[in-house]
Amino acid sequence: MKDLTNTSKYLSLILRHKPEAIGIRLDEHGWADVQNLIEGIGKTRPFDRETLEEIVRTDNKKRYSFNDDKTLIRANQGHSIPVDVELPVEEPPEYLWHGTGQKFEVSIDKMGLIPKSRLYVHLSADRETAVKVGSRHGDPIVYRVDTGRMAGDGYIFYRSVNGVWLTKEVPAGYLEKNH
Ligand code: HQG
Repeated sequence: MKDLTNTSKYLSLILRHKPEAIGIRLDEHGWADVQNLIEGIGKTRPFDRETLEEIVRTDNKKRYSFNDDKTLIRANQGHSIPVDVELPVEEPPEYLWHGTGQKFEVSIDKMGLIPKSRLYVHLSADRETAVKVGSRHGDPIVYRVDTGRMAGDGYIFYRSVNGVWLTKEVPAGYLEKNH
């Protein structure tokens, strides 16, 4: 099977962060016109509808969705540009996990988790996934997040179709380091 990793990364850059790189816009709900997207990406690399459908179908984190008639496509989460992808609000489990790089530990212990360039802080449903996410930033460190208590205190949580949990911030008092 051809390796679609590079094209998939480019797709995620366009649909989450930089649609202007190929001269397209996202609507307020994060949707891009599929035809314009295919033409835009096709200017710099071989790309067609079949390749796009294969990326969406095989993506290991279910990063993208089409609308019903497949004329529009969007990233399910992970945006830095302000779009509302209509994530469902959900009651979180008692605990969720956040994996990050050890280099961020001092800052996180002081300030808690902030979304930085993204719209939300991303939390994982299990420790193992959090370790993988953290490893993207070097030597990982994992925090257990007291999401049950946060929900009781009025914080709102969203769950993406791929099982990633999102929330605006996590103050340090709800974090426990889990080595
Ligand atoms: C850290 C991937 C210093 C935070 C993954 C993280 C995820 C702080 C980094 C998704 C901080 C931002 C998101 C503070 C948070 N001081 N550092 N106060 N608060 N940070 O990539 O969570 O493959 O934006 O810990 O699977 O690593 O893209 O977020 O390390 O679901 O689909 O700032 O990206 O999915 O890094 O990853 P990121 P993330 P995809």
